[in-house]
Amino acid sequence: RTTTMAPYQREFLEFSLGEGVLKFGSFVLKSGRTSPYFFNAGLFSSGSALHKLGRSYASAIMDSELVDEDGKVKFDVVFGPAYKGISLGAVVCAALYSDFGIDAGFAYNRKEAKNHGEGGILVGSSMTGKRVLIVDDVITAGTAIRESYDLLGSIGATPVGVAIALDRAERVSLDDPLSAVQAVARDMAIPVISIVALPQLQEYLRLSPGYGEDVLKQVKEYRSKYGV
Ligand code: OMP
Repeated sequence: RTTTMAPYQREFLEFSLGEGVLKFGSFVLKSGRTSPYFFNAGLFSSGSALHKLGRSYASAIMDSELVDEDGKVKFDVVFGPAYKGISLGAVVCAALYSDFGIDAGFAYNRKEAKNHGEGGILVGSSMTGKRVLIVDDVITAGTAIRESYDLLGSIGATPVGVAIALDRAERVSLDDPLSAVQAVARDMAIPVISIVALPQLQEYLRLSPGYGEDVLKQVKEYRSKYGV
């Protein structure tokens, strides 16, 4: 099986491996599955890494159906769900401005409501009546994204898309032919944009002999068990 890989996708995989964000080994996921690889976005932890990360998401977003024929984006606000999404949303929103001149609003939520000071669980740009792009790190089963979608619905905001770094391209249940990302796109009727997905990671491994046959084999086995 061959997969096409854009230069920005290869660069992103190289960059994630270099920062120690993408690792090979044995990892237990939120779903309970044991995976031969893990993507820990929390390890993008320097100014240069965050800057590059924001630019990678912005490139993927501007390369997607979230941009109309006139080059205008179809969202008003970037929403970063707590906790990891907060910094991701911020760097993506800043990169959309610095690289593409797009000045979207930015908002995030708290996990617990504050009852003093500014109060509430939402911070930043108002999202009510607005078109909102959700930015998060990884989708495995799609649980985290569905929570964000429900939260936005409850305040009268319209989710119009999801942007993530990595689509693990896994089926939620083994008798479901769709991946979690495909199921999210179907159920919410919005596009899910990822910088890279599992097939690109596999392709990258095939082209990089340094990682060895073992890793390649384990990832392949994992994909044939849980992937699409
Ligand atoms: P779902 O909510 O099942 O889609 O899982 C996504 C979440 O799992 C991410 O937001 C992370 O908290 C975590 N995760 C990773 O960060 N990286 C991975 O490679 C795999 C997972 C995971 O546990 O599935």
